[in-house]
Order: sequence, then C-alpha cells, then structure tokens
Amino acid sequence: MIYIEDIFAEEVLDSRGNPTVKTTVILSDGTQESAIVPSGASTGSKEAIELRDGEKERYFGKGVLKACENVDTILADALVGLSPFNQAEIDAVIKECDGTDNYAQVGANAALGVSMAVARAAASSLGMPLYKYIGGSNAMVLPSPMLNIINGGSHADNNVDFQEYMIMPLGFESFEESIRAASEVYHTLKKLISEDGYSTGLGDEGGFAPDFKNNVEPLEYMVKAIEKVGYKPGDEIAIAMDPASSEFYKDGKYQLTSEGKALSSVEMVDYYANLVDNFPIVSIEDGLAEDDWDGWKIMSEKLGDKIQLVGDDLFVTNSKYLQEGIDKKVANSILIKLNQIGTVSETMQTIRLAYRNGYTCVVSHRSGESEDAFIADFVVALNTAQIKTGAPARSERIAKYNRLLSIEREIGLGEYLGKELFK
Ligand code: 2PG
Ligand code: MG
Repeated sequence: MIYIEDIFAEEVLDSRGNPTVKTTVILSDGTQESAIVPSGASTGSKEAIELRDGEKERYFGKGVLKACENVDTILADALVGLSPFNQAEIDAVIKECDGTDNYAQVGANAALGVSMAVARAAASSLGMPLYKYIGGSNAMVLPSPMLNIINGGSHADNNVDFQEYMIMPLGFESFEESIRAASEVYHTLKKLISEDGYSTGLGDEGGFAPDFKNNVEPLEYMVKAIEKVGYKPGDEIAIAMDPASSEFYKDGKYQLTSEGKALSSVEMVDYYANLVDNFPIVSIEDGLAEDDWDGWKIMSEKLGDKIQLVGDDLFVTNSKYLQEGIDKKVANSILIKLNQIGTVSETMQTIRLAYRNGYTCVVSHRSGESEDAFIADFVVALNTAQIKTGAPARSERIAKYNRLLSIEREIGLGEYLGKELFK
C-alpha cells in the first residue's frame, strides 16, 4: 500500500514579494509533489486565518516560518503513514489537528498547502493529471475566464475605488479562442489609454492602473477597446466587475472618493443598476459590503434576475455563510478561493452546496499568487465553468491560463459554455 512518507514546508515568495508557504509531500513509491499557497489583500474578515510570524525584523512581520513549522511537526506527525488517496480523510485529519473553526491554530496557509500537495502527489502517483484525479471522466468543462484588465482599490495605487474591471469572452467556441480575444483586447486597451496620456503601469493582478476621472471611465475604455479589435461588446465579450466594496464601506456609507460621493446601500444599488443599463455587465462581485446583508437583499431583488451577483467577502467560500445566503435569498453566485476555507475537501463541499441550490461558482486566484496553477486543474475538475485569474499578463496569472490551454488540448472534446452561462 502506498502511504505518505514525508511532508515538509519552506518559506518562498509570492507575486508581491511577500513570504508564503510551499509544501512538499513525498510518498512511499517515491512520488514527490509540491504546492504553493496564495494570499489576498482585500480579505474578508471571516476568512480562515493566514498565520504570519509577526516578527517585525523579518519581512515586516509577514514571515511564515511558524506555519512551515506547523506543517513539519503537527501536520506531518498526523499524516505520515496515511494513504494519500482519501482526500476527505486527509483533510479531516488536518482539521482535527487544528481544532478550531478557522485554522487559527496551525494556520490556513499550513493546512491548505498540505491539502493541495497531497492531492497532487496522489494524482501523480497514479500517473494522472490533477484535474482527472479530482474530477474523473466527468472533468470536461473549460471555464470562461474573467480577465482583470483594469486594477483599482487595494490592488493599485490609483484613485479608482473599484478593485477589478474584467472582460469575459463569451461568444467563442473554446477557451483558446477566448484567451486570444482577451489578449487582443488587453493590448488594444493599453494603446488606447496610452494615446490619451494615461500610465500603462500595472496593478497587482496585471491590469492597467492609471488615475481615471471616475469609476465609470474604465468601463468606457473597455468597451472602446473591445470594439476597436472588432468584437461586439456584450455579445462576444462581456464585462464583469469586482468593486470589493467592503474596502470602501465606512460609517454605513459607500465612499466613492474619486467621485466625491458617499452612497447609502440603496443608492449604491441604483448606481450599479445604472451601470448595468449602460454597459454590457454580466456579473458583479461584492457589490455591497460583507456585513451589509440588508443591502445585499435589496441588490439581489433588484439585480438578481438580470446579472450574476457573486459573494466573495460575503461568503468566504464557507458553507455556513453560503447557507445563510441561500436562506435569505442573497446573491446567486459564490467566489471560490481555497485559502479562504483551508482545505480542498471543504472547498468542494461548498461548491456542492452551491450547485444544489442553483448558485454558480467562480473559482478564483488571490491578488498574491505564484507559479502554482492548482486552480486551473481544480476548475476543470469541478466543472464550475468560470474562473477569474487576472489579466492576460504576468507569469503568476499566465501560469493558470497556460495550464488551461494545455488541459483543453489534452481533453480534446471538452466543453466551453461561453454565452450559455448567461442565457
Ligand atoms: C478578490 C481577490 C482576487 P484578494 O477580491 O476577489 O481578485 O482579491 O486576493 O486581494 O482578496
Ligand atoms: Mg473579490
């Protein structure tokens, strides 16, 4: 019987140059696989706890040596000797070792790294690609990507209040064609903003991050860029947004600093309704703040039949909060980030709950990423049909897109839903 022989972790850097955890699992048949965990900037307050050392003299307190040590000792001690082929059992043991609701003890960065690396080692030991190990012959759907081509909020240094302006290529037959179209729009956008004297410097997720006049101008430029390449806005390339509004919700108001406005929940919903009427927007994530559930209810009633309303900070990939959303008829979609909940199995449990209740799932990167492309395999394995993983630029984002290109070619007969998603 093949068993886990060794598990260890080391401190490496993420795409922002901050420390993160890389975990390696070695099996008794000699298989060795690693995983690197990502890290967010605009984090939901109820996310699983990312353990940081807090020693100011190393990485300004952001070191992860303690999390690595927890992998090497607590988690390794409990998992060495177990079969790598029962992910549910592995993840249950990790959770038990931690003993808290939110990985406050071992750290979600310790927990998730082990969980991902075990899955990868199991797949590799069986000679299978990761998507097939997790999803079997049913792993068939290539996702429609949401590509974040203009960055604002806490991902950029500009004046834009909203965090993410994304294009979503829908009117195409394959993932490959969608990526090609997205890349063309990205480069055209660069040209357009540069011609108008705007900076083409990039934000954390590879999107452009100039100072715009207000929060609407980025949408105008996106439509212009889509049209300039010769695509039909909406029909072929739609727009998705993640304002990440918990970040600018203060004293009960949505503070749109770049526009000198402080809006109530109802006014903020009207603001979005107006955008939806004027731009080909199919999806808005975290339009309202994580603790503004009354506002979310209003937004869901007003916009829920028209567009996808994605809960990120609101649900933090946690089945408990998702269930609350289902009961209160809030949102109709959930963002899926493995490190918000802590293990692969708990993430899949949340996705199953979403499916049973007609919520769509968007698998997502974090703003702090690495070369690890686990989510590319994961999104195909779970057939969620949507992924957001940044601009078509910078290797930590491209790693996911490149992996999906390879998976699409390997599957051969895979499905790409595109427009069907928003029928
Ligand atoms: C988000 C994410 C990813 P962060 O808000 O959806 O784009 O950002 O990882 O900073 O939370
Ligand atoms: Mg978000």
